[in-house]
Amino acid sequence: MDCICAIADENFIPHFSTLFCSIAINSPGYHVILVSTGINDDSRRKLESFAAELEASLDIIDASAVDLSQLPTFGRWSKEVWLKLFLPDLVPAHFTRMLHLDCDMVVVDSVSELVEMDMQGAAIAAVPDVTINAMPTRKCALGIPDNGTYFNAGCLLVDLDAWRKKEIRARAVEYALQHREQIQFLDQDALNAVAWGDTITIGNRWNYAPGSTVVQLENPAIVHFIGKLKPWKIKNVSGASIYRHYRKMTPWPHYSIPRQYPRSMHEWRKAVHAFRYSMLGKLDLARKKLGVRQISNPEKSSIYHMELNRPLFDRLYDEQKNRYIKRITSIAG
Ligand SMILES: [Mn+2]
Repeated sequence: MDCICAIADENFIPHFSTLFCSIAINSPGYHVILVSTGINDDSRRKLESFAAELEASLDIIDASAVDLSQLPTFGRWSKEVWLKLFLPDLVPAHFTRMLHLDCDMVVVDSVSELVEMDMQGAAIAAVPDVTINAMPTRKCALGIPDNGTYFNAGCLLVDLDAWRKKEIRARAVEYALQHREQIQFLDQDALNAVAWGDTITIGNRWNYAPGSTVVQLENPAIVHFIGKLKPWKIKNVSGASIYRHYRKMTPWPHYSIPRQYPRSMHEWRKAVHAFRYSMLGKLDLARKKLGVRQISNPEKSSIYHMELNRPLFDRLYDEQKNRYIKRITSIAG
């Protein structure tokens, strides 16, 4: 039996429920497991009735007993990201395969072709991370040879038996504790360092970043709002309409994009920088349309990234917008 697993704390429950909704609609029939370090009773109740409404099976597993205190963390990440390594210890033993998905993902097509694939004895199936594979020094720092592949850990198909036999969790934790200075992308780096050789590569459609400049694709199945371009933070990011479509069906439909004003000199400098690049990006797009040579560096422009796959995501939204659940009207009302 197979399950789909995601990790979320109380703050990420709205994003989890968006992912959950997209799974139930576009890839129904899977048992979904939410692993959390504590969510409040109200959220739990809402999630359980939402699952019933979606006719989807959902288990909520509490992972607050997992000791993550020794593991490193920095930047915008919390220690909970390390929970990913412990998932195979937490999911019930009768599952043979687990598909882990990040909560900044939306499923837009059935995942059964992926989940049922021939893994050829590998413990993990994952999509190569184009950015890091283009950085030989990063791979080298993690001990991955030139012909080895660094994968993105947002979408991980795990053969639970093989994972446990190869003691991947224990080895990755050990690696993280021994090589703190090498770790940049936390759990993903540690996992790559110990398991790149036990990982089979899958197509980009299983983990597709809307802002990708490298990968051009017609039919993504799982959209991943990788990096800082989150659809709940930036209104116009490519693919945000798809996120909003599923988010609106959840018990947390209302949200506003926070207006953030710079609060320090450093933040002001960053804001001016971002504004300059967005202007240059718009200029580049105009130049591109006119067929004039580009002058500034488009790779550094956030607008350029956002607009890059716009036609694909506009088309995808047109397909998705008719997929919804009929809401059960309130019994009390
Ligand atoms: Mn992610």
